[in-house]
Amino acid sequence: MIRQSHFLVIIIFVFFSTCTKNSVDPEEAKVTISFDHINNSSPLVLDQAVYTNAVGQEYSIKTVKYFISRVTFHKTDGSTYESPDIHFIDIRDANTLHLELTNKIPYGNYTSISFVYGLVAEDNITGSLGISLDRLMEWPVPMGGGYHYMKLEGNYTGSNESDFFNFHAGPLAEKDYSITLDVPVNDLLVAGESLKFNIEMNIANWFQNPTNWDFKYWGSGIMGNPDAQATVQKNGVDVFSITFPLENN
Ligand SMILES: [Cu+2]
Repeated sequence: MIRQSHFLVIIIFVFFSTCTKNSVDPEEAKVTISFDHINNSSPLVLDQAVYTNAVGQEYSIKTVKYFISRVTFHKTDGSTYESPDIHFIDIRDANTLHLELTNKIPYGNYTSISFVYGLVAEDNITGSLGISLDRLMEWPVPMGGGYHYMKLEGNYTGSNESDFFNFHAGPLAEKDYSITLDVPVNDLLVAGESLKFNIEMNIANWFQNPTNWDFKYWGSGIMGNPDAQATVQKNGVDVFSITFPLENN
């Protein structure tokens, strides 16, 4: 009698632990990314010329629109998980400031998260992202077609004049000026229901390191200028960082 009840307890235990494992423990986490924008260490303020670049020009920011794509998670065992999502961010549209990735990622330890600012050539095909983005972000076909990586716009003041700048980035003459960033995450353990992190853009860094950007020298439009596009790409390497919210996991 005692043996029988022990046997029953074991069966019940096995049944429940199997059941629990299948329904509650998926061993995959959903991923949510928030997009933050700062200027140096402060939250970005729009439409006010409260910023000064390295060459002494005061400037404002009115438009920040760009793509983040190919978000990829790199595990300590060498395996990688690339998201198919191509995400468009418009700082004035709150709906675009958060993204839940289509695919979940497996539990485990991760060494880095990489992503592309803009679109690699393979993803950057005219008409591939749908009509609304075609109208908003299309890159002129005579310049190679596809989409802008980014539209960053504002006004600057200097030498007694005020003017606008369209700091527009994209591919030119078959050359890809997108930026792939691989950010170490210090053996990040993914073990909970969801992983949340922020991709933060420091606007000020587009205009410095290695090249101090002079709005007057480059002019209001830079789309057809390969030197400008190469300079934007080099300056952009330290623009983005990944941060984790305190309530993570
Ligand atoms: Cu443009």
